[in-house]
Amino acid sequence: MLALAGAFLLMAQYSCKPKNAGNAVSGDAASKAYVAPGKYDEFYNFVSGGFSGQMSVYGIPSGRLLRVIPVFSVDPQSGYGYSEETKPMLNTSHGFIPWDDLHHVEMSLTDGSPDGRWVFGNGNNTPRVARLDLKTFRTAEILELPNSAGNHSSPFATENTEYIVAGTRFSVPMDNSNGDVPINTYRQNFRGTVSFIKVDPTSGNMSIGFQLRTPGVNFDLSHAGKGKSHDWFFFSTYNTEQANTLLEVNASQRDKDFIMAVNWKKAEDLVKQGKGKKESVKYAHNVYDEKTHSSTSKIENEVTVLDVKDFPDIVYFIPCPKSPHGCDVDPTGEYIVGSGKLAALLPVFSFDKIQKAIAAKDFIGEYDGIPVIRYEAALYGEVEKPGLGPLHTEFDGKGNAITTFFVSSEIVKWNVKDLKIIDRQPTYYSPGHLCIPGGDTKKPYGKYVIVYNKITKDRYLPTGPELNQSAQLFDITGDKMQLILDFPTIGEPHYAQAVPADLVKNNSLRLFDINANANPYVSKGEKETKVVRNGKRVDIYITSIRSHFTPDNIEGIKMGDDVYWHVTNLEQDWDVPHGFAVKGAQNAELLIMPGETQTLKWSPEKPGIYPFYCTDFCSALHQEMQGYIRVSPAGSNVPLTFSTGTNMPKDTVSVTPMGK
Ligand code: K7E
Ligand code: CUA
Repeated sequence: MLALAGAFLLMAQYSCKPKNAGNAVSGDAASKAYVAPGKYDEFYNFVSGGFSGQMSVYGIPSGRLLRVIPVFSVDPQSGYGYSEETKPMLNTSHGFIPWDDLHHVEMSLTDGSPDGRWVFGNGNNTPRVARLDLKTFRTAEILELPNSAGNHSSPFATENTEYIVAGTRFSVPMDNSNGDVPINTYRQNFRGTVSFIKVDPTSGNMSIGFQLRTPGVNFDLSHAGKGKSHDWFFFSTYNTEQANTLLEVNASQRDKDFIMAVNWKKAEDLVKQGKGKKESVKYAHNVYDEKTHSSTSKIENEVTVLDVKDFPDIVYFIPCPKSPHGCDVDPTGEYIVGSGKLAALLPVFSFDKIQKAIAAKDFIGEYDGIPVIRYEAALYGEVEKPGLGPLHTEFDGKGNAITTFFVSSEIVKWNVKDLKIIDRQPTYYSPGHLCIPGGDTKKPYGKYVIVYNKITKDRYLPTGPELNQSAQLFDITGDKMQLILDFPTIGEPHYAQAVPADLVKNNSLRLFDINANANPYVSKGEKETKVVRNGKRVDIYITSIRSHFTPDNIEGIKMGDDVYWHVTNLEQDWDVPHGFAVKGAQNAELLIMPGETQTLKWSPEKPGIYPFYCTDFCSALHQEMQGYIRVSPAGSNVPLTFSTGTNMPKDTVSVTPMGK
């Protein structure tokens, strides 16, 4: 989205930004967003963190921040990406990568509705898709995508999560070809890729089912069909000009780019018939195992590819004005809305008409071997003068759509059948995505729309040059949309989804069973703690329980040692994590949940006494939850010892009574 800003600058001069942000919220609004202390919100709202690489969870309607879940970026607060157990989650074919850019969240679906099991998120920069488990609110799996660059049109689910689909933003030379080519040979050497990731219905485990090789265009967004269009997937494209420089101008030449319609069922059948070609590529597949509390990273070597040139009856292009961004399918599966960022109207395509046009071969020609359907033959109708800079559309479940307009800084509600505008409300400022609970599913829950604005300006107390992005909550139960709450967000939110709280909250795990802990370095009780030297490697098996570590006195570490602190939290009680930090660790803390084991690697830089302590206030004696480790010079003969409560002081000082 930030990349769009340049293109919008020109148009922004003509924009009609609301002049007075002051009195937008009226009297009864506050009560609509009010959730009394101790009461729960109605909806969980899963919000992408954009360049923070994380996903955050808010309660709606209160706007309370419930949690930030680390996904693609390291998180010093929890030790994610710092602990030995979680480092493999961020492994890629490019090595360890501590950051990414997460734009879209997608909840797993059963029969077209969220089932509350998993949330998927995309890594834009180093193409990856993550699966988060809603039992633990943790990242359970990350799959890298080969032949891709800028995994933006991702991750979007088919109606039963048969596939999570991911379209590449950049077309690039394929991984198994020589990529060392002049940049201006785009036309000859750059191709597009759309990945269909299979999701195991029981475990959720992801694997690349197949990839479609497409003409070299940019894929922006996508959505699966629904109901009658179940077998189809729709992608918005831009840069059908195939420009490789100054895209702001050169990729905005054509009057129309395309919506790409893909019959994924047919593609799947072709792959089942063995029509796909196996290609050798490299990509990482990282899985977190809840039993061992550890992750593994495996490099995969092969992917199955169908070149759509060879199978033109699975892919069709539909002209769509002009550099479309959002590509949204209504709850019935009949209407497909393409939001041309630079278009002055909003085209709505008809699935039935697309099918008829395909059957009648009502094409205007072909683009790189792919049939291009005649615009009017696919079009249901156009929303006239909707606003400037349309980006994204969601549906309220009552036959209406709501679309964001970046340039004219507003949301517009319109009827999907008669394409008439019902209401428009200003947003502050320049909205990107929006989210109606269930708003891209078969059965939207409606009630609210949350709008994620790109520009904050004067909405909150100033905080220097950088302001947090701003979300705005509207009540949409009436014809008029009513602004009821503003709240700042983390990172740059793009897409978000929301579901009724009950779908998720009743399955939420409260602790890990210590008896089921299969981490190889677990200590299931204080008796199992130990310190083991193996050459220059020292493994410390240490436990935490309110309010001490076992052991808490350790001697015999030597310079040059690599020390692995395997901390097991022995608590079996909800919401009693212990933290662990040791002075000089070039790392982050560990935050260990009840019943869990996590490992911090530490290589001391000089001899001395190093305190370690619990970082999470866990009891009245939390501040006493501390210990010491002694580091001696390399050749020292200090024996390896460890204990808690027995290494008593050689001498102490007490208060000498006055006058003695
Ligand atoms: Cu519109 Cu990356 Cu979905 Cu941002 S994207 S807004
Ligand atoms: Cu354990 Cu504080």
